[in-house]
This record gives sequence, structure tokens and C-alpha cells, in this order.
Amino acid sequence: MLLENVRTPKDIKALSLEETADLAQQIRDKLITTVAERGGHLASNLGVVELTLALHRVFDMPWDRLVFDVGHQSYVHKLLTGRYWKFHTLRSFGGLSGFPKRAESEYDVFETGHASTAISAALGLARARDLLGEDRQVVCLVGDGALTGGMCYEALNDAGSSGIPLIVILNDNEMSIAPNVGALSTHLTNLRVSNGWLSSKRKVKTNLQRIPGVGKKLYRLVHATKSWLKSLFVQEGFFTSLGFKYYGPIDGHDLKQLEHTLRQAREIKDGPVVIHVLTQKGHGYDKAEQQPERFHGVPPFYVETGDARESKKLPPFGKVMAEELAEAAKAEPRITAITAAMPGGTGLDSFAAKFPSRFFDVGIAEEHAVTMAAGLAAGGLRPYVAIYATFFQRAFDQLIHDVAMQRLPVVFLLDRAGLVGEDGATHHGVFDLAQTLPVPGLTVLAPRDLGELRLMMRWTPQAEGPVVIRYGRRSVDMSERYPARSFRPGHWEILEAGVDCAIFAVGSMVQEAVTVHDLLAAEGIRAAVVNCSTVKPMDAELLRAFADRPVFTMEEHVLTGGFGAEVTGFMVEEELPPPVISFGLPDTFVQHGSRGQLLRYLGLMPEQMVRRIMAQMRQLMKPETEADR
Ligand SMILES: Cc1ncc(C[n+]2csc(CCOP(=O)(O)OP(=O)(O)O)c2C)c(N)n1
Repeated sequence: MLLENVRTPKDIKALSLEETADLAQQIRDKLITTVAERGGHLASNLGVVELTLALHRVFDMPWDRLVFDVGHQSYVHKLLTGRYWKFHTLRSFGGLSGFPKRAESEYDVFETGHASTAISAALGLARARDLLGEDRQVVCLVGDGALTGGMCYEALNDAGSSGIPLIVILNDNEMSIAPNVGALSTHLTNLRVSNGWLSSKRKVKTNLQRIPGVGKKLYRLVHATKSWLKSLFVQEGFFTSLGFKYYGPIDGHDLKQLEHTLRQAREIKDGPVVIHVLTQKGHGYDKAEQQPERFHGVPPFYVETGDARESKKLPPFGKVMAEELAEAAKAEPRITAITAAMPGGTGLDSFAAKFPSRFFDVGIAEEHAVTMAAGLAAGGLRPYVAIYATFFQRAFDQLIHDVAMQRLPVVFLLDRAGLVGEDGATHHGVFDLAQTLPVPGLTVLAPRDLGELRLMMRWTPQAEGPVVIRYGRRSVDMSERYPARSFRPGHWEILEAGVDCAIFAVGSMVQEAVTVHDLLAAEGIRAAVVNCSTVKPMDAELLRAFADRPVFTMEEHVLTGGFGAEVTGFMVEEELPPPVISFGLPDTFVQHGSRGQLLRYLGLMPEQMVRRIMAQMRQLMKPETEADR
């Protein structure tokens, strides 16, 4: 098989176009079978098979540099750059990452996961090249979805005036995860229409020339008006007015056309170039072509049917959030909802269906989403912004400057808080408490389960200032043992009232804390378990009341600036003993793997925490025993 023998991109350079087309088919088969097994980003990768092949055939990677935007579409690149034999480990603990990783390969020039960074990074690489006097090409691959992110415009603005050679490939499949949005997307559609015009122009030429006598004259007349017609149909001015040369739009599944255009662009030495490539998301797998949004990122599935291999028992937090929001919106007409290009992932698609005029998809533009929400609130509405915790990192300043300082009643719904699993380091939502806890006037909540989220959502319409609610990727329902009965912000919930020690746990770790409680009980240690559902403001009274016994804290978040650090600060201030152990994430980037594998790696599985707690408890009891002797 061809693909098995591709060790470096050099191996594909001498292939004929037919052989390359065969290779493309083998790549598609490998993508489909591997993602069906491991889960991952399928549709985007199927769309860039020919484009990635063409890039590696025309350029000399890794000397020439290829930067991916988001990086979820780098699987084909991985297969062509010596990682075929490891490809079955994709997204598994210790295996290949689903995103570019510098430690994985010299072909992965720049790490990504969050959108809209590629043009900036590529411009930096191009400037480094020029200052170091090197003769490399720098190419970046950016999706039309990523192009809705503001950083792209900062980079285009800078690059366009720089006159620096740089190739930006715009991979236009008309989709972000969901159908793409915004004015630029409309502009790209216009350019696409021009492609239709170009092919119909060819037809016009042939047909006119066939008319005996007048055909040629007529064609010349049409030809003379070409530039006028083109300016009517082809409004390529956006990129050219920014100082880029514009090529396209070209068919992203036509290897010959792709290679021809890339070779042309390679020769341009006097400034940056945009190549507008049209691709189809999911190309070559009917299920993904029909449902590109579902196959953007998929859990393991059956290839024949496209059905998921495992059905989820519980609804995701986002779905429950959106149900409650829609319910509240019936009674409160000022409620509005905002997503940054994630209507499906956040659950807001169901709200959008019910209240289309009160729902805004602003594109991959988290900063804008937050400030726009601040504007809505200042204008008298009650906006809810649903965002993944990791992408909310982008909007730190907007949260402080535009929302919190003005005490505007914006509710932030931070999904995927904690370890997200297979997407890895770029996607774990483990910095949001450090981002929100220092902000004056914010209320920060973390439900222990779906039932508690419902109660929190029902409280939010009355909130007077900004509120953040963080919840994880994994659904939790603790209602059988601890039905969620009431929620009062600032008041914690005692789930177990043991007297030997106290565990204060946040959100996703409450369930683990209960397991720890049970394991300790089997060892004769009676632990209190407190659900710290309001992380800010803390329940000071309850903390003081439980400070008479050894305290342990648990959170799925970095320890620096997190909940444990807050509790420690409080105890020190009050001259009470600080937590004996704060369980959480160490000062390192956690890589990919299942949540269970990652928790074990970090020593956060219940039995591992129990061992450490028991060792501490023995230590704490020791001096007393010695003194007694
Ligand atoms: C800052 C940020 N917000 C949201 C996301 C989630 N996300 C991942 S891929 C994607 C859509 C990207 O669309 P596009 O760039 O067109 O690439 P395609 O998948 O269509 O190839 C989104 C919204 C992200 N990665 N980064």
C-alpha cells in the first residue's frame, strides 16, 4: 500500500497525479477507520486531503513551514509526515495528539487548538525568517470559520502592509462547526459565485464561438466587458485592499489545479498572498458529507451507519442549561443567548430554535461575544453567554473591563470546565477559576450535578451583577443519594457531616469526594463532605464551623489561583489551620487521554486521594500519641 510507505513528504513528490489520487483514497480510508475507533475531528480532515497532499508536494516541509489554524485538520499532515504507524494511537493517553505538537514532530511548527491564530503565527515566522536571512516559504492554512475571529484581522492588517512574502490558504467549506456566519462569510459566498461565473464564462465562450459568422465578434465583445463583468461578480477587493494578492477561488479537490496555483504563489516574492480554496467538509464519506456538523468532532462510531458506538445515558449539562434558559425566557422577555460559533456544543441550538430573534451566533469571536453581551445588558436585556471554559480565556479583559466594572447582569455559562479528555492541553478548562475569582463583584458557581444546575439557572434571572456558572463535559446525576432541593448563592451544602475531617469539593469533584468519603468510612474515618457550589463568595460561616477538623479541598482546576488557594487565603486571614492537602492540578499542562487516565496520572482518583488523606490523618494523630506516652 502506498500510504504505509510514506515516511516523509519526499516520498510523495515523485508520484503521478493518478498515484496521488490513489493515495488520497487510502488516506480517506485511514481517517475514517481510525476516527471511527478513537473519535476525533473527521469532517474537516476529509475536506483537506487533496489540499494537504498538494501542500506537501509543492513545498519542502519542514524547511518550508506550514502552520495550521485550530489544528484539528492536521491528521492528513500527520499521516504524511512519518506518523502513519502511530496513527492508531490518535488522541489516546501517551499517543498522538489530535492537534499539532512540536514535541511530536519537526513538521509541527506551531501548536494550536484555539482558532484564529495562524496568520499571526505565520507572520511571526516569516519575520523571523527574514531577520535570520533564511530562504524558506511560510504557509498557513486557515478555515473560513476561523476567519470570523478578530485576531485574523489584526494579522491581515499587519501582514498586508508589511510587504512580507507569506502564503495564506483560506480553506472555505462554508462551515465553521455549524454553518458559518457573518458578513465576511457572505463576501466569501460572493467570491464563490464568481467561481460559478468563471466556469459559465468558459461555456459562454465555447457556445458563442460556435455561432457561424458573428460568434467570434460576439465573444470579443463579451471579452472586452470582462473586467466590468468581473468587478460586478468578483468582489475580491477585501483581501487586495488589505495588501494581499488574491488567487481563487479554486477547487480544493482538484489536485492539478491546487498544485498549479501553489506553484504560482510560491514564486511571489514581493508580498503576502491569499489563496482561496473551496472544499467540501466530510468529502468522500457520505455520512459526513450529509451531516458535516455532527462529524466535525465525533465520538467513536460505526462506519456503515455513522451511529455512535455508545449511547449516553445522561443529557449533557449544556442541554439542561438550555432547557432551563428557554423556560425562563418564556416568562422574561429580556433574556437573550449568545454563542461564539458553538450553537450545538453549548446546547444553545435548542434555544435558537425557540427564540431565533433573541439568539446571537457571533462567530469564533469570544472577546466580541462578551463585550456585545455587556452592551445588551447595558441596553436593558439579560444576556446569557455560553462558552467553553477554555475559549473563555480569550475574554479575560472583556470580563473585567466591560462586564464586571459596570456590574452588568451578564450570565456566563462555562461548559467543558475541568479536564476534557482526548482533546488535551489546549482544550482543558482548568484556568477559569483563576480568571474569575479575582474579579470583584462576580458570583462564581459550580453545580455538583444536573439537578443543581437547574436550580442555579432558575436563580440567575434575579441576579444583580455578573454571574459565572462552570460545569464539566461529563454529566453527573447524584439525585438518588442527594436530591438537589435548594440553592442559595453563598451557601454551601453539607452532604455528609463526619467529624474526623472535612472535604470541601467543587463541581465535578463533589462526586469524587463522596466516593472518598465512602472509602474512608470503610477505614473507620468519618469525613464531612461539603458541596462548595458557590466558589465566590465563599461560605465563610461554614468554613469557620468546619475548621475544627483537618480540611481537604478538591477541584478539577489548577491549584494556583484556584479554590484550594482561596480557602487557604481565607484560613490564614482568619488565623485558622489551612487545608492539609489541596487536591487539584499541578503547575503543568496536562496532555490528552480519557478523564479517568488523566485523573489517575495526576493522583486524583478517589483511592489515590484516600491513601494521601489517610497518611496525613495518621501523621496528624501521631504527635498526640507520642505526647501521651
Ligand atoms: C477560540 C476558539 N473558539 C472556538 C473553537 C471551537 N472550534 C473548533 S473548530 C471550529 C470551527 C472552525 O471552522 P473552520 O476554521 O472553518 O475549519 P473547518 O473545521 O471548517 O475546516 C470551532 C468553532 C476553537 N477551536 N477556538
